[in-house]
Amino acid sequence: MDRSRTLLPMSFAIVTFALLFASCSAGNSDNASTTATSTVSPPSTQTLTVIPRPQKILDLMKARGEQDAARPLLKIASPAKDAVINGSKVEVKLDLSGDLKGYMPHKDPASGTGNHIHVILDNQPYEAYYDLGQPFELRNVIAGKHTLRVFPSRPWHESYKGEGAFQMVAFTVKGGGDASKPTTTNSGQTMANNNSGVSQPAPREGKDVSASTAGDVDPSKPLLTYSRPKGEYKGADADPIMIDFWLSNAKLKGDGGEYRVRYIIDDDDAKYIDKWEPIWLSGWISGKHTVRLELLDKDGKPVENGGYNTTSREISVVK
Ligand SMILES: [Cu+2]
Repeated sequence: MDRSRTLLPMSFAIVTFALLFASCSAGNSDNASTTATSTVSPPSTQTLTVIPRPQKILDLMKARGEQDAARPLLKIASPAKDAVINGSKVEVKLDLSGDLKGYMPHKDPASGTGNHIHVILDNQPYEAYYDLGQPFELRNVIAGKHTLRVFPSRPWHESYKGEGAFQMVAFTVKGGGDASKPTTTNSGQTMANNNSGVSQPAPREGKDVSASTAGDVDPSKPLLTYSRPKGEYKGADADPIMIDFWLSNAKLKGDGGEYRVRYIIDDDDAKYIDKWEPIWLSGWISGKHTVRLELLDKDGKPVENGGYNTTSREISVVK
């Protein structure tokens, strides 16, 4: 009881001080007011810092043996280049080869994590594909031209960046999906994940995708493929958060080339990535954030390629 009686006037004093301080030092008040008020309430502004690869990931790498030195080669067996597919379901089949050093996509049932492939339809957020032994089904794909991009990833969603790891294919869907109709399996059974809530035996990995069509992408031109972050980040996973992407036909400044990757979080100032590797950002506050990644040429201008080289994603952080 005594403590609450003394705490209340104290916190009032701190807020008053913060307000005074902020108004007195206009123009340079951001850090000061954030620091002062953070003793009574969570910070309302976010200051992100690039930090080194987290120890947690270094430990995971150590436990994986040589896997992180693997040179996986991925091939898209289906859909074939320029294939025309009737109906709204597209079966993705991949062949994985190369110097794998033990790398194999698989979801550990206990942890729900594991090596996986990132599968990207058009420029939608990626889907994770774990069991290459059966096709990954893209469901409700709308009519029109589409692109598919795939690349191998680690349990913590960092992509393999070696030559031959990334593949892209264009295909066309005729007919196409209708989100208002239930999705069905091969045998015509209604799948569990639409409306019924009844579980069916062993559905394939797959996803009811959003409506989208291909950008006018030239696979021989510089292409930035957004990978992470995406979705929701909770607790320990919310700090730091990794930015990771795939880069085709372009070398960044710090790797001896002339391109840069620009990232903008929320309304913050633009920052740059000049080496093709993931970065980890620390200091996120709870709430929704936008992450925008862009590929820039040597003059600092966005490189146009079907609209894919500038991508914004909304993520949510729950701490
Ligand atoms: Cu992933």
